[in-house]
Amino acid sequence: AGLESQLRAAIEQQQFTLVLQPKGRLDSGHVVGAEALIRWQHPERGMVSPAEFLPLAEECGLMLRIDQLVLEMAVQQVAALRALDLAMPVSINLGVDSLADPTLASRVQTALDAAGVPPVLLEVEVPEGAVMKDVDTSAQVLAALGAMGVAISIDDFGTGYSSFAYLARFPVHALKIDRSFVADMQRNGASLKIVRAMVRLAHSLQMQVVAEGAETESEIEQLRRMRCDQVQGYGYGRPMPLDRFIDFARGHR
Ligand code: G
Ligand code: G
Ligand code: MN
Ligand code: NA
Repeated sequence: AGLESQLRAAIEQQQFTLVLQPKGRLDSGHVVGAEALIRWQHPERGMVSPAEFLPLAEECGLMLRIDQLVLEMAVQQVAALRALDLAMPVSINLGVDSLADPTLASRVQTALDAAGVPPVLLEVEVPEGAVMKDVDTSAQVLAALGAMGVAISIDDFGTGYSSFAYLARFPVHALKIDRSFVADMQRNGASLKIVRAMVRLAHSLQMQVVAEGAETESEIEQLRRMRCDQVQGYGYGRPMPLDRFIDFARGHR
């Protein structure tokens, strides 16, 4: 069967799992949260990367259902962490279809209630550009989530369009500097200056700033010197299943 029908079957049969990638404070190294990332455990092909199946899911109109599954799995994981005294916010990524869906905020509330999780322990990551499909609905959806207490971060910051307009228009809690800038900052002076400017921009807007994709100790040290708040990257912690994340969190608090 083609990948599309396999994807539909995967949704029915719940072949998806989440891994958690830790976010750490640059000043103390303490873990302060995690990003939930989807994985498809295909019965024959093994792990299929989201980079491969999410674009197809988008084309086939399956993203709303996938985002819903991710939401439900993520709040379960938050509840599991909380039960172990490891309460911390977990973020999920939202696709354009979810952002254009006027029922999103109420579906999020329902999922939180079902898991018994307070809204402050869920965050949503919105890539720049994702709100473009339907700016007005997205603005309402994000305002409703913000009013509930769900934090919103702008993902892949610096790679999209009209980023500054979003910052004024939506209740943004954090900027996530796209990893292309972090990967480039030690060999390209312009990238370094852009990272520094993004840190200052976030702070002047009273937002947290998270550097994505830091892989080396030297990059982490440089980000620390720039007073970036948080790091998320292989140099701090790779995406990992919940049981390993629990060990990681216990070792970093
Ligand atoms: O985890 P990985 O680096 O393989 O992810 C590849 C891409 O897939 C990234 O751009 C990431 O944002 C996206 N992605 C991973 N998990 C999710 C998810 O649960 N929902 C959405 N919408 N995107 C995801
Ligand atoms: O698009 P988004 O930022 O949500 O995607 C996050 C993706 O980045 C995840 O798929 C994760 O696997 C990947 N990632 C996280 N840290 C690193 C890193 O240090 N290096 C690289 N190359 N990828 C990373
Ligand atoms: Mn993300
Ligand atoms: Na990102």
